[in-house]
Amino acid sequence: MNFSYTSIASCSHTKARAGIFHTPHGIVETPKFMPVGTVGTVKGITPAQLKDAHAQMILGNTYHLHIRPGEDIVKKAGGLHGFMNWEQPILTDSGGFQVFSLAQMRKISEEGVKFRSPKDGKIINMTPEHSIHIQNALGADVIMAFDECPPATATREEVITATERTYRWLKRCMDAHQKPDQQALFGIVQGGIFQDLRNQAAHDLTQLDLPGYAIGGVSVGEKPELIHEIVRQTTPLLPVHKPRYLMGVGTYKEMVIAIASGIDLFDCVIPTRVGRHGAALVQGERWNLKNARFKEDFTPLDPECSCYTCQNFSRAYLNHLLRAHEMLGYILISLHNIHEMINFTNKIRASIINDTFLDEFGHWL
Ligand code: PRF
Ligand code: ZN
Repeated sequence: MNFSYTSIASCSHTKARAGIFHTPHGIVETPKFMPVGTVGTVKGITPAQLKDAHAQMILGNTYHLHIRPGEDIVKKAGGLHGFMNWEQPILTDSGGFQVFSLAQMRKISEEGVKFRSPKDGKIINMTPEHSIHIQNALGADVIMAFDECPPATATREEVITATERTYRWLKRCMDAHQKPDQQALFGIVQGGIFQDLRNQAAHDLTQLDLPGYAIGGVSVGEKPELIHEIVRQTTPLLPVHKPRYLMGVGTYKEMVIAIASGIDLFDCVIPTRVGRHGAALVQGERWNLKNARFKEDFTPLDPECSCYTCQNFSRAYLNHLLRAHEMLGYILISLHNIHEMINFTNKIRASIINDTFLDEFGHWL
């Protein structure tokens, strides 16, 4: 068995759990935040720095890597692990979500999604089979089912269509998957804001006995209270002995609520996206380091943080780098942000093990 999830502790007041997810490239100690490396790089951060920040599993994107440089080149380089020199676990998203949010002129049918490549204008026909074929070539430890993620504005009828199609696509993904012993295929629960549809999807997917499960289609523009409600109600429906991943969610409150409901894995572009625009995640807030108030502030970014940035540089220096448009500024801030998010989930993990989760993090709930 190359993949297994073992729970090592659980909170006595909530459904939070601490566990170990075993993959062919090592373990993931959960709950854990996973940095996003869309095109085969966590923007601005070297693999050595990621390791230093205690990253374990990182993400790559099928959509982007297919468009450039193409899976054949990645495969020749020894897969995504060899290509980007990351020896720990990798998860690739299937491309479904990215096609919907990024591609132009997309046309969805039962077969898959047709869209125009932003690189050369060529028509790309992304199907469940094609997505799995690409993900098999990229060689990540965890690969995601090709799904349809309806927008928050979708009607109930549209969500029913998307959720049922996602289920049929999942079966096609399972049939197309060539390396189930080396790559774990995770199913994705859709269903929008309609809890009965979520219940049905969770039930149907659980029957398929996949090595892991994700909740998709949340945080796509719906109200925060709705996100919380969906996560609270859907997570407990997923198998307890499998890892559970909440896709694209990575804000403090949402992560604490999700962890309290039994979620193990998160990813989010926020730390690197805001970092390369000069914003730092500090003490639960987002600070624009370019702000004049930091000009003569010679304290570390976060005095309590153990990251390289906070151990070595002042807010005034970061402020100066940003004002001078120096790339080191964006890099140092991204580095801190990644460290901050991972550290947040690591502290939660420790609190679950000590059974102090509710005392320490209950104020977020
Ligand atoms: N599906 C896939 N990737 C995703 C999502 C989804 O629904 C989301 C939604 N939050 C983020 N990333 N395949
Ligand atoms: Zn720091």
